[in-house]
Parts: sequence; structure tokens; C-alpha cells
Amino acid sequence: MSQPPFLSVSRRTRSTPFTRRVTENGVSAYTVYNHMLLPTVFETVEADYHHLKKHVQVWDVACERQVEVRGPDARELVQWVTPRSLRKMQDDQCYYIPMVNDKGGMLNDPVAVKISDDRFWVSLADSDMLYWLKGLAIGKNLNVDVFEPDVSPLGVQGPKSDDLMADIVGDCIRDLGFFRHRQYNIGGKDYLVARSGWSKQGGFEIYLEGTENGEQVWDILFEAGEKYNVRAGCPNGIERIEGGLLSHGNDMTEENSPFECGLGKYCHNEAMNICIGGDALRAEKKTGPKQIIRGLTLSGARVPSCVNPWPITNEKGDRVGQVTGAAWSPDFGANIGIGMVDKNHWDYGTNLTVEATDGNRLATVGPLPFESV
Ligand code: THG
Repeated sequence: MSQPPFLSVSRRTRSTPFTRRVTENGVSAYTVYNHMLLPTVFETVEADYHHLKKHVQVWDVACERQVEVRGPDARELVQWVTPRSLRKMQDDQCYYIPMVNDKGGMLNDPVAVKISDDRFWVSLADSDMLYWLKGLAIGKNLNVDVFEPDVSPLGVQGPKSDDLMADIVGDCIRDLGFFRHRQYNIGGKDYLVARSGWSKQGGFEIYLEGTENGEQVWDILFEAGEKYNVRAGCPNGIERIEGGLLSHGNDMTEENSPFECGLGKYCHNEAMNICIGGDALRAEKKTGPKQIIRGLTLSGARVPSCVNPWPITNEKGDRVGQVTGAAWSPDFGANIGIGMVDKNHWDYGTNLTVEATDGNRLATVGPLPFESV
């Protein structure tokens, strides 16, 4: 087997306030996300997985870039771009929001962080929503500033993350609700900290403002974390499939609707009446989607990584879907995958064929997230 290619790092593949620490902690692979470095592996994906599910990790997820929307029309702009109703959203809440185009296709699936009625951060997945939001604000002549602030989320993920954070900021953080945020003092400075993150192991995201204190915050976490066996980590390709966490650009693109992505619960009638793409979404809500995201269990030896979608076929050989992520799950003792499956084939228990890179596999359709063992 030939070595995988290296990534050439330059100014365009932006570094983060934590990159030096990530390097010192032995990062072994990166991807690029929002034009910024995102670690993908430290030891091995499988070793990182076991550690994440048992201890606590610090994640450089600065690539979850923020678009700040600030001004009297901030809420109007954010509500215009999502079918999720923001009416009940409180000033300490984060909402997972589908962002759709004029046809109802998924442009992004960010976390919206509400700071006040006239100030939101839209914490992006990997697509250039800064220009979409800026363009819409200009086109509609809204009274808002739209810009990318110098804010870099740092994840603290894993079952021991509450203990670690409580040691640093006090036991009050244990009461922070899921997808709620508050200011906490770390090393003499207040930061917005939310209970959120791209794992199902529990944890927080510290929104570092400015670049200069990145290593200080990192070092505080590692010093206090020694007794919890803290390590540098990153979003994990096995754990995220088990947990059914979607990756925009991989599991879904602009070709897919929120209903296809299992995000129909975030499409509210009152919001679809006013948001971009709302007409298309209301029509699809009546008929139902033509395909839907599912978990798949694949037979055979350990699967290779799924770089480009693997076709799913039925017994006649017709294409009825595609797998967009797959991995061997040690805890399930099986190959697990995530993918879109057409109506008529999407019932749990349906057996299909997946054309993986290294050959065909039997596949059984099941729920997402995978049900815990
Ligand atoms: N945190 C922050 N920004 C982000 C991500 C994050 N931006 C990029 C990316 N992740 C956006 N995508 C997701 C996908 C899933 C979730 C969050 C962001 C997530 N989903 C919960 C789940 O599926 O269980 C449910 C959340 C809910 O229903 O409210 O957490 O991770 N800052």
C-alpha cells in the first residue's frame, strides 16, 4: 500500500490558536474545514475512539467558524435562512439549525448561538455561509453587520468532561443544560462556554475570543486534566457514525432536504412560511421525502474508509441509495455505516447490497443513531 498523500499547509489552510499545541500532542492527520486545519487522527482512529468514550479529550475545533450577525435585524436575518422557529429561543440557548437554499436544499447545518436578540453567532459546518448571509443582508437592506469574528471553539468531550470543567470553573457548570451557554472565567478571562459538541459522550465547547490566549486555555485544561487522563482529540469517525452525527458535504449536500436528513423536527410551519426555501419544504412535508438517512450494518471483514459514496443496490441491481460514511465499530462488533436509502427500501431490517471500495457487502437497514449495546 502506498502512503496517503500529505497535506501542504499554507496561509490558506488557516492555522488556529491551538495548532502549535495540537502538533506537540502528536496529531497524525488533518483535513481542511472552512479553509482551516481540523485534526482527524492522533494515535489511530480506533485508539482515539476508545479514549474518547472512557476519558476526556480537548478538541481543536476552531474550524467551526462563526458568522456573527449583529444589529437590530439580526434575528430577522437568521430566521430568514432556517426553517427552525427561533421564536422561543432564549439568550442563553444554542439551536441546531438546518440552513437551506431557495429549493430547500441543505446549505449547512450550524449551531446558532443566541447571545441577545440583536447578536447571534452561527457556528458553521463546512460551507461558505459568510457570503450567503452577507449577500442576503445587503440585498434585503437589513440593519445588521455580518462578519467572521476572531472566535475559535475548543471542545472538551468525553465522560469526564464535567469533572474536568468543574475543577477549572466550579461545580456550577454541572447545572449548565444541554445546548445552553454561560460565561465562565478561565485563567482570568470570561469565555462563552456551551454544553455541546460533535460527540455523544457529553462535553462542552469553549468559544475562545481572540487568538492570544489559546495556548493558556489549552494548558489550563491539560494541567487540571492530568488526573482524568486528558488527551488531545478530535471528532471521531467511528463514534460519530454510532451517534448519527451528520457531516455536511459528506452525508448530505445541497441536493438533500432537511427531511431526507432526518431533520424534519427542525422544520416548523410558522418558520417555513417566512424562510428561504419554505415553499419547497412545505410541499415536501406533505408528500414526505423520497429518501432518508439511515444506519446500515455491513457484513464482512473490517471496511476500508468510505472516501466517495458507495452505491446501495437491491436484489435486482437497481441503485436505491448510497453509503457516505463507514467504519468498524469495536463496541458494536460490526461494520457500521451511514447513508441515504430510497423509500420502499428504508424500513428497518431491509437487506440490501453495498458496493464498497473493496467489494460487495450485505447491508441491513437500521436506525440512526445506532442503538446502544
Ligand atoms: N458545535 C459547534 N459548531 C459546529 C458543530 C458543533 N459546527 C459544525 C458542525 N458541528 C455542525 N453540525 C452539527 C451536527 C450535529 C450537532 C451539532 C452540530 C448535534 N446534534 C445533536 C444530535 O444529533 O444528537 C442534537 C442537537 C439538537 O437536537 O439540539 O449536536 O458540534 N459549535
